This record gives sequence, C-alpha cells and structure tokens, in this order.
Amino acid sequence: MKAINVGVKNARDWRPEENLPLVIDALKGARRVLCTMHRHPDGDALGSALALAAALRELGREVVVYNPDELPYNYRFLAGADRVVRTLSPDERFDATVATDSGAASRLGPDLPDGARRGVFINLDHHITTEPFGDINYVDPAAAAVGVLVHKIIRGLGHAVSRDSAESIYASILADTGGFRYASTDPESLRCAAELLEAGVDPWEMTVRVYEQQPLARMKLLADVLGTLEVAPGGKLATLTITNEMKRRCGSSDELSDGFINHARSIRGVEVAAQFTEPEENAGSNAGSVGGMVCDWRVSFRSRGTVDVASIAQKFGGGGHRNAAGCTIRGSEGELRGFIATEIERALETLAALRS
Ligand SMILES: [Mn+2]
Repeated sequence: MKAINVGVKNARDWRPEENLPLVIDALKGARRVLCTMHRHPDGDALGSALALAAALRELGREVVVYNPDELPYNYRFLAGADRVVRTLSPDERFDATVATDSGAASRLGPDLPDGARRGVFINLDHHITTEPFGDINYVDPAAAAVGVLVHKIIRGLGHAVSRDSAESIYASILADTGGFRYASTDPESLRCAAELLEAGVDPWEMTVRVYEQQPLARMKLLADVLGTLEVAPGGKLATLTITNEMKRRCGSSDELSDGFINHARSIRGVEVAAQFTEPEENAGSNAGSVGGMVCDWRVSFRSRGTVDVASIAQKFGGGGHRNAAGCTIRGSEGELRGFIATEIERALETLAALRS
C-alpha cells in the first residue's frame, strides 16, 4: 500500500540506489542480526523478513526474527516462519536490526531493543509515507514489494538466492500485487519473479499455498456474508455486512474475513465497496435484528480508483489510502448505506464538474 509522502518531501529524495550499498556494507559487517516487521504482519512484511533471514543464515550469520503477533495463516508455510519469536529478552544484543515494510517505528513490536542493543538500525520500506526512523533508510516507493528490495540486497551480498529465500520473496510480491494484478505490478517485479522461478519457485505450488488452503470456516463465513450483499440505488456502492452471530455460527474470526470486500468491488458498475463489521464488544445486545441493528459499525472501503475513499473515511473520523480506507460509523446498515452513497455521488459529481 502506498500513500502521500510524510517522511521525505519528494519520493526521489529517498535515493534508494545510494542507500542499497550502505545496507549491504552494514550486513556484511554484522554477525548477529535481528529481523523484524510491522505488527500484525502481512505477506510482504513477513515474506521479506524471512527471505533476508534465510539468506543471512546461509551466509553463517546468527539471525533472530521477531514479531509479537499471530502470523497470517496462509504465509506460515514459508521457511523460517516456525522460528519467528514473539518476545525478546531485554539483554539481547545485535550488530544490526532490520525492519521491513513498517512505515513507522511505532508499528514495531514492544520488545524492539533500544539504540545501543540493536546495532545499526536498517529501515527497508516502500511506503511513501514511511518515516526515516533507521540509521540507514533503504526506501523505494517505486518498488512493488519490500521483497524486491531484499532480492537486490541478497544479490548485493554476493549470494545466490536460495529456494527458501526465493519463495519468501515471491510470496511478498504476490501479497502486495494481489497476485500480479494491482497497479503496483511493474516490469521490475515481473523480472524479479522471473529470476525467482529460475531459483526454483513453483508458481502453482505458491498459489495453492497462499490462496487455495483456505479454512472451511472462512468459506462458510463468505457464504453468509455474500448473502448480505446489497447494491445501493444508482449502482455505484456495494455493501457487505459481517455480524458477530455469523462469525459464531461459522466458527470463524476477523482475520478469516480478509479480502471479502473485493467481491463487492468486483461487480460491474460498482465504484466503491463498503464492508460493515459489527464490533466485537457489541456481543449479543442486538441479536436477531440484523437489518435494523444500530451500533458503531467498523466500515472498510475499497475503491476501483475513481473515488478517493480516504477522503470519505476522513469525513467520518477515519482515514487510509486512496483505494483502501476505513472508519467507524454509528447507525443502522440502511442509514450507513445512505450516508456513504451520498458521499460517493458527491465525489463523482465533483469529478465530473472538474472534467467539464
Ligand atoms: Mn508492503
């Protein structure tokens, strides 16, 4: 995900080609390395960290990978995922600490060692909004995934990319390009992927592991959630609803509903998809009256690209990116649908006025 630059005024000022050799030098001189990533990691954060960790271990370095949270179920097969530690003891010392895909130091885990104990702090990222929190900031907003940066680092270390590293890099690219479908897909990520196949990655095996090992509970929940699909008058807004009752019935949790909203966005004519999720703490208070249930709905938005959903989310006290944003709105589903459809009409009218 990419958004507006707060770290550096001009994306070019990150000077990735000047920072890459600094990272390589720092890692060449490091014996003990900590790899970490943003909390609640996605496929890019985890895949890029595991790829670098595997390569450094192959080069004889002692590597610890740390993240305090549950790893995404569909990336736990990656080599080294079973060795990720959830806590770090306060007396651990490293020669270098590498953070992948993190955006801000505040998104790292609570056990991150302090300045003296973490060694050279290396920030690997492609968020345009990232903060330059590292001693070295290798940030390339043009990169499709942080895995692409890790690929360059491993080659810069003079090391052949192993199959373990290649699979983790490939997973990171799959995650951030939506399987080579999003606008982030570019010649560089496809060239990188080609080299990963040469290093032994089996694309169908990766597809199966990442996309086709879904828990049955997730499919049952999807069936229930698709049953709530509504297209607002005008056809530009499609909504889905997830209640606690549905999750209970399917034996499912929030993490298993990841990506459902894309089904709503994929309908012809729909510009914006919104997903209404009942807050967990709402337990049972309105059970049985889904249609009219009033609560503080967690609302996620996905846009096809024309409407800026970050600005709609901001009107309701939330935020996010142009094509993916979120907020909380109190009301019934019908009311929410009305509020949001009005905002979308307004946004489309403004755009039409600008064009004419
Ligand atoms: Mn990423």
